[in-house]
Amino acid sequence: MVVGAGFGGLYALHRLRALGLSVVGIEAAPDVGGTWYWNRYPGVRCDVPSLLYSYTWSPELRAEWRWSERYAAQAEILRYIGHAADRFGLRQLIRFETRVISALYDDDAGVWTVRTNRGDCFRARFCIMATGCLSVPNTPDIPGLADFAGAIHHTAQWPHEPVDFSGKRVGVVGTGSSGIQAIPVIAETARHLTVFQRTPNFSLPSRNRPLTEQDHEQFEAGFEAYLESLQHSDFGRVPPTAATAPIPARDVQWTRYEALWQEGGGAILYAFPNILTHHGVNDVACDFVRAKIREAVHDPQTADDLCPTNHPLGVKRICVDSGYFETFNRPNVTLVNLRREPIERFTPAGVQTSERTFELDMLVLATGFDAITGALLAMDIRGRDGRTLKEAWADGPRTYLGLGVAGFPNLFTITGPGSPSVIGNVIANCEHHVDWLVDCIEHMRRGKLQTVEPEETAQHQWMDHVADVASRTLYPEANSWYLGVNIPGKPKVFMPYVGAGYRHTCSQIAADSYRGFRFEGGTAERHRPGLHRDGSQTCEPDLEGN
Ligand code: N01
Repeated sequence: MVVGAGFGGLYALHRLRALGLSVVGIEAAPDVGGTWYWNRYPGVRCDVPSLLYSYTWSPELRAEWRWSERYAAQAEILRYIGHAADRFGLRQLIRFETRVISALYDDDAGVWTVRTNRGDCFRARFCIMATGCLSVPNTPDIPGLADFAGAIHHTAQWPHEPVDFSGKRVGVVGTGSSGIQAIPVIAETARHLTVFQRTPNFSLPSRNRPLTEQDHEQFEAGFEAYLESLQHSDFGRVPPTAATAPIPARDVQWTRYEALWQEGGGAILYAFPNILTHHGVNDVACDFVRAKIREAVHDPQTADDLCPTNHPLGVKRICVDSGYFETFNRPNVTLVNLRREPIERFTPAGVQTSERTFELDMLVLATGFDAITGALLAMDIRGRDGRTLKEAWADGPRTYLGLGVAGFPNLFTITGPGSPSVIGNVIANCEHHVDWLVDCIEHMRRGKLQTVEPEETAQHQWMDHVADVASRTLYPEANSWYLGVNIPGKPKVFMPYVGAGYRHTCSQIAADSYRGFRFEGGTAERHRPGLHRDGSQTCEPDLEGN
């Protein structure tokens, strides 16, 4: 059973079917794409170059697909995912418009009983949760929101029909990556755009452009080296040299940042090994970007309000934009600093802050996600002895390598908490997890092993390590969704793994007989294909392979 048909889920279906297992995918959307299916707001693009934001596992797919832009727009990315699904015949494995509501582990039989909102019931030996890190939209509980008379669109649940802003007074709440991408595009046609900003964010220019023949050739020429670098380098994570790296002089840093700023994209984040660990280095990077914001924005008060001051650069996912700061020079755009004048309530006509009233025809909520754990905890997942995942994660998520959870046998989490997950290139991270778990399942088949799950001790040590690595960086200094603090009541735990050598660690553990994982042998009852009664519901044939 593979839950989710985004990049991770599709690749898992492909690999598991190739193993000879019977597989089924469950997907809430009517089509493949995961987060790229839902996030179709104006301006949405990837923030990793398209050539890298691609599957690496199929030379055929690589040969027949040509990205048109340096940072592809959502429609092109969705076409790519759809093409991959068709190319490898994956759609027929998926039940669309179906949502998993529960997954209960049957201790005696050693299988999962999975139920959906459509009343399906499956018995699956393995559950692969490819539910995505950014798939549960967050709609903040702001008083009066339901009273607003105009249209309300969340960036992560954007309508399929084109949304017409012309002649409208539009309000955007939220200035994370989604808001920062949407704002310049909405401003082009809205009569007036009011941006309600609680926290200013660092954003770097994408310098998006059409890809040239030369870009494609260069990428192809460097592809093997890129693959190799994925094995060893830790793009977006803190390198081992961070602690001992020299502190570059301010002017050396400034020159480097200027070159990278002109180049575009997120590379400033990796300009120096200690940029995410050393305040002195990071402060210069912050000064550099703030100077750029002041250069771009004409009104000094607006520029000041747009300058981030309460967190280091890069410790929230860096935003990559197309003309974001310049948008605030337009006469039809107003920035409202919610730190000075908080929203008191929405009214049928618009927004009431502590100081003013804003009349609006349309509201765009770019307010993010219940990230990393949201989709997993939305399901009623019960492992050994009926223990729920919610109970197991009451104080924050606990996994081993971000791949498995103690007490939840044969359940794998693709880009789960405690893995690099959202740090760096998420597609590469998904591929790595799928490859690892497929190897693990093969290992089990060879050894006739029935179940695998992390040992409590190994999981405990891993989570301590995840926390320890994060504490030696500047990451915990921002109120970011990495820490879960954007969701009221969510435990404040730094969820991604930002250490170096993650892939190496996973490989070593596998090579060392899956150190820290516990396997159980072939004693579990084996089900034959056929319909199974489970309570009042009829279950689908087993998804067990062989
Ligand atoms: O969400 P966010 P996002 N009143 O959580 C504000 C990925 N992504 O959807 O910071 C007022 O970053 C909140 O304010 P504050 C990427 O990984 C990638 O933009 O909490 N404001 C913040 O400004 C990214 O990091 C791309 O003070 C409220 C905003 O809403 C992740 O998705 C594109 C509020 C939420 O920002 C999430 O980005 C888009 C309230 N009550 C997204 N509640 C690519 O480029 C929240 N906010 C691939």
